[in-house]
Amino acid sequence: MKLVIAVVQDKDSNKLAQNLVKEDIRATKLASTGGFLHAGNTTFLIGVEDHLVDRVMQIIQRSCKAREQVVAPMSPMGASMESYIPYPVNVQVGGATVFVLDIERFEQF
Ligand code: 2BA
Repeated sequence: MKLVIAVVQDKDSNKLAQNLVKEDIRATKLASTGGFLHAGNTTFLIGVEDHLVDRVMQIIQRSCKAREQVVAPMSPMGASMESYIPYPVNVQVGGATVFVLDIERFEQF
């Protein structure tokens, strides 16, 4: 069994959740925050049998799209100097950042 962890943009999270339900794949949605943009995103925990991992990847791929986002300069007062960006920059975010982990044991009580 595998655990697929997918970080997706909030804009794509409903579509991904619906497509997973349609294909009878169970998932948990967590509200998360990107470390770089400090913007909200959504993290999906999806536990599946090994043979379903590729199908899950396809569903994620077709549900999530990459978008350009402008990072506005932030006041160094409100953020640490390490993350201070003095001018606006364009970054490409997503479609999705996906990790696949081996599950040692799975129980439901
Ligand atoms: P954020 O950390 O807010 O990053 C948003 C986007 O900013 C990233 O898109 C990337 O294009 C850019 N970015 C991130 N760190 C950067 C840096 N140090 N310098 C320049 N540009 C940088 P994605 O790569 O598509 O990532 C989207 C979100 O996925 C991330 O939001 C984060 O929440 C998650 N993520 C990405 N890589 C990860 C990783 N290795 N581990 C954990 N979470 C990750």
